[in-house]
Amino acid sequence: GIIRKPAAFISTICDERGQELSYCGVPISQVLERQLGVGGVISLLWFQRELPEWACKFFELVLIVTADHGPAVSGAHNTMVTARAGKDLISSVVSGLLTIGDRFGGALDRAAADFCAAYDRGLHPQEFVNDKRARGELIMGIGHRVKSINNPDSRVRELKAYVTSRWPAWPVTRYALDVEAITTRKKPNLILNVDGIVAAAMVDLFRHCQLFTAEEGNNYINMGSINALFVLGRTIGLVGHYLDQKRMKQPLYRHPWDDITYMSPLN
Ligand code: Q5B
Repeated sequence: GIIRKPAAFISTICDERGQELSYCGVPISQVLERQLGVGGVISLLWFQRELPEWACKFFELVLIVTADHGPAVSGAHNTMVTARAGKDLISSVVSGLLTIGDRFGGALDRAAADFCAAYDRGLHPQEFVNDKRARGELIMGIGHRVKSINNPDSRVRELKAYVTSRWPAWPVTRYALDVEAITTRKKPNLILNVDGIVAAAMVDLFRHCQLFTAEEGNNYINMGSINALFVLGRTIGLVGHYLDQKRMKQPLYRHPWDDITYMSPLN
C-alpha cells in the first residue's frame, strides 16, 4: 500500500478543511447559534472543551477589566512611543506587549503556581508571607503602584464578587485574600492585584469545574494560559492607544532632558 509521509504538524483545535470551519469540533454556525461568545471560543480553542457558562463569562469579564488601565502603564507607554515614532500597528502593539512580565501584567501564572503550591502544602498564609520574605522574593499577584486599601481597585472588587458568587468552590481565592489581609497590614498598597485575583480564580476554576484532571490543570498553569488572559485583554487597549496617537497625528516623542539625570562614571 501507499506509505503516507508523517505529517510535519499535528493540530487539534481547529479544522478549516470541510464546508464549515469548526473550533475543536464545534461548527462555527453552532458557536454563533448557541451564543458561546468570545468566552466560549477561548474555552474551545485554548482548553479544548466546552466549559460551563460561568467560566466562559469569567473569561469575558477578565478581558473587559484588563482591556486597558490608562496611558501611564508600561505597555500603553511603549505602544504610544512606538506609534509616534511612525511605526505600524503591529510593531506598536508588539512593543507594548513585550513589556508584560512579572512586574507588569505578567504575574498571573507564577501567582497561580505559588498560591496553589502554598495552599496544597497546608502553609498558613502568614507562613507563606514569611517564607517569601525569608527568600527575598516578592509575592506574585500582590502589590500595586497606585491602588491600595485606601484607593481600592474596582476591577478586583468586580472579579472577586463574580468568583465568590458563581464558583462551586474557591479555596485558593480565599487563600490569596488571606495573604492580602496580612500583606496590607505591612503596606496599604500590598493588595491582591488584578493579576493575583485572576490567577487564584483560575486555579479554582481548573480544580472545581470538574472538567480538568489535576494534571491538566497544573499543565495549563505551567504553559502560561493564565497570563494569556491578560495578554489578550490588554491587546484591546494597546490597539486603542495606537489608533489614538495616529488619529491625533502625534509627533515623534522625545523625552525631556530635565527629566533625565545624566551621570558620567568619569567625573
Ligand atoms: N513589596 C506591582 O511595586 C509592583 C511586594 C512587596 C512582597 C510583593 C510590585 C510587584 C509582584 C508582581 C505583580 C502585577 C511592581 C501588578 C499589573 C497590571 C496593572 C498595572 C498598573 C494594569 C508595585 C516597595 C516595598 C518594598 C517591597 C514591597 C512590593 N511588592 N513585598 N510582595 N509583591 N508585585 N505584578 O509599588 O521594605 O520598602 O523594601 O512586583 O503582582 O501589573 O495599573 O500599574 O492593569 O496595567 O513599585 O494593574 O508590588 O513597590 O517594588 O518599590 O516595593 O513593597 O519589597 O519593601 P511598587 P516597590 P521595602 S498588576
